[in-house]
This record gives sequence, structure tokens and C-alpha cells, in this order.
Amino acid sequence: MRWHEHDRSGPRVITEIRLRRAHIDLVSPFRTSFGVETARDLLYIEVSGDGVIGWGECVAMSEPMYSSEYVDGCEEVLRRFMLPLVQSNTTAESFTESVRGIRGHSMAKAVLETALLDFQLRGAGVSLGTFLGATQTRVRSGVSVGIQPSIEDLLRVVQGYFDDGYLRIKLKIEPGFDIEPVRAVRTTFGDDLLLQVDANSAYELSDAKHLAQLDAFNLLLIEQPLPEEQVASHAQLAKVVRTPICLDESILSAEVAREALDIGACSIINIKPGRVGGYLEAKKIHDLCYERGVPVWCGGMLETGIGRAANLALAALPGFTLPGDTSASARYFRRDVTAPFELRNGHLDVPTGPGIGIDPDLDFLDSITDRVERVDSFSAAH
Ligand code: SMG
Ligand code: MG
Repeated sequence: MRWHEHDRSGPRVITEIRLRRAHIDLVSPFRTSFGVETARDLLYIEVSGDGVIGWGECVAMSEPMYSSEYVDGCEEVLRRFMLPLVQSNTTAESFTESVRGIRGHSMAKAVLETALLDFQLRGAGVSLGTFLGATQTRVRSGVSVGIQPSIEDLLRVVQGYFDDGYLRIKLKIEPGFDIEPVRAVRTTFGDDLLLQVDANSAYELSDAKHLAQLDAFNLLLIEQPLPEEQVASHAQLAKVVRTPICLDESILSAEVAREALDIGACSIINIKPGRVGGYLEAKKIHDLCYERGVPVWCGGMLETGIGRAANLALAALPGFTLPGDTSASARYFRRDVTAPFELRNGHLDVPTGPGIGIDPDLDFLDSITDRVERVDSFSAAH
């Protein structure tokens, strides 16, 4: 479905673009196999015109540890190579076409594409969920649990999320914190708990036998055990490990997803719009997997309410049959930049308003903002 099919009043004209940098503390440190996050270094793009503001939130972290992108680098490539391509009538679709020649930098592309998409959908009075083809009004919510100092700490943290009502628990693992923590959680919480693990590429193919010990715990999946580039090695690993392999970091586009599925590198995919260049490419991956009966779920990058709202719209598509890392605002922040997303019976509601369906609390957002700048390359072009 194209956005103009819904358009009630003609396209809005973009008159200004702003780039905002902000920061917000996490409620607790989040440790993965690649590092510890204690705060979120934020970059938002605001596309405005005719009284409408479209918002995008960049998912890159402050350091290039999850992937090669990092938030200051995103700002640089946006300013130098992407924002100058935007004109008053640029749409998400035309922008995506125009940056096809820029290699990589998916997270930078995604934040601008999302702001453009939100702008045009708000102008047309259409929700992002409707635009993408959402079939659910609320989505099942999972939570990602960081590596803890001890198994005792892990059990306490998991108990807290279990009591909150999360419907699926994901444990971050790394060599030295894998089999025993998983065993402890499985034993303590029983066989009915939906449980999965995420290694963030911390293992090698030679660890296959070690990882096969996880087969004893009836996990939903093991996420990204091997390095991003080693897609074919995952197909080898899948021959040794019975637990389904899910790829995250490796899946950079619908084409990579197709190839990974074709060679048996994974049987489940974690879709993160930021990692694949935006919601249009994310939908393509969904459609491909849906057609093939491959389950997908929506990943998370510690987003504030702006990014979370958009992810919920995506997670409402019919192929998202597994709970995602779409947790409530309180799992991340003492106060969110939007009205908080709250868990109700383990679900989050999908916003229904135009575009991403939620507005930031500007007073609060301003209070955590380091700088907001009008983008000159855009204004100079008009
Ligand atoms: O948003 O709840 C969230 C984070 C979920 O574990 C999560 N994300 O590899 O899937 C992943 C990680 C990447 C971010 S870690 C800082
Ligand atoms: Mg992951």
C-alpha cells in the first residue's frame, strides 16, 4: 500500500528539518557480550511543514560495538551525504531510492526515512500500522535480560520481569555465561516459560558442540551466535545445534535474508528496521518470511517512545508470530520522552493515531536535549 492511496488532503511540503541530540539514563546498566550500556545517546530527526512534524529516532549506540555504526558517525553521514538529498517533496520511498548508491549506513538511512514516512503519514491521517499492513491491535511483549554478575542476580532480575508479566525472556549470553545461567532459569521458572538466548556474535563455529548443550533447555531460538559476516558458518552450526538459529546482526537487507534462508543459516529472523535501512526494507523482510512460513519478531535497540511506537506498528504485522524485544518504557527509562508504553497482560498496545501515533513530551525532551539544529543543507536548497 502506498501512502498517497490514503491521502486525504494532498502531500504536505517539507519546509524545515531539524537534527536533535539528547541523552537519557537507563534504569539499570545493560550488559551484552560486547559491552555495557548505562545511558542512551540519542539522535532524532524532525521533518516539518504545514504544521506537521514527522519524527525519526536513530538506533545506533554511542560506540561501534553492536555494529559498525555509531551515533556520531550517523550524524556525520546524514549531514554530509543524506540530508542534502532531501527536497520539499521528498517521500520516504523517493529518499530510499536516492540513497541506494550509499553503501551501508543503514541506521542513518533509517532515521531519516522514518521521519519522512511519519511526516507524510501524519499529513495523510494514516497510521504507520495501517500503512505497513498491521493485523493486530496489541503485541506480545518480551524482555531482553543483560548478562549479570552472578546466576543469583540473574534469577532475581528474571523474577522481576516475570512478575511484570513479560511473555518471553531473552538472556544475553557469552562464553563463560551461557549453559549454567540458562539451566538455572529453566529449572527455576519451569518448562512453560518462553525462553531464548542472544550471543551478539560472541562464538566461533568451533564452539558448535558447546552450544549444542543448550539443546537440553527447549529454547525458542539462539540469536546470532557467530560473527555478522559468517552467514554460511551459521548453516554449518545449524547442522550440529538443534535449537533454531535466529539471525540479527547478519540480516542487513531482504536480499541477505533470502540468501540466509536459502542456505539454511537460520530458521527465524529478528527484524530491526534500523539495521536494514528503515521500515520499507523491514516490511520486505517480513513479507518474504511470511510467504515462506518463517517466523519473525521485532528486535529492540533500547529505543525511547518515538522509536518504540514505530516498532510496535511493525510488530503488529501478521508474520510477527514470536514476542519481540518490545518492552514497556519502564524497563528502560525512569521517564520516557513520550507517554509511557505500559504492559497490559504482557502486551503493548499498537498506537492508532496518524504516523507513529504518538508525540514526544517536548518539555521533557527539551530538558534532556544537548542541541537542536536546523539543517542548513536542506534550507539552502529552497
Ligand atoms: O530494546 O530491549 C531492547 C534491547 C534488546 O537485546 C536487545 N538488543 O542484539 O538484540 C540485540 C540487542 C542490541 C542492543 S544491545 C545494546
Ligand atoms: Mg540481538
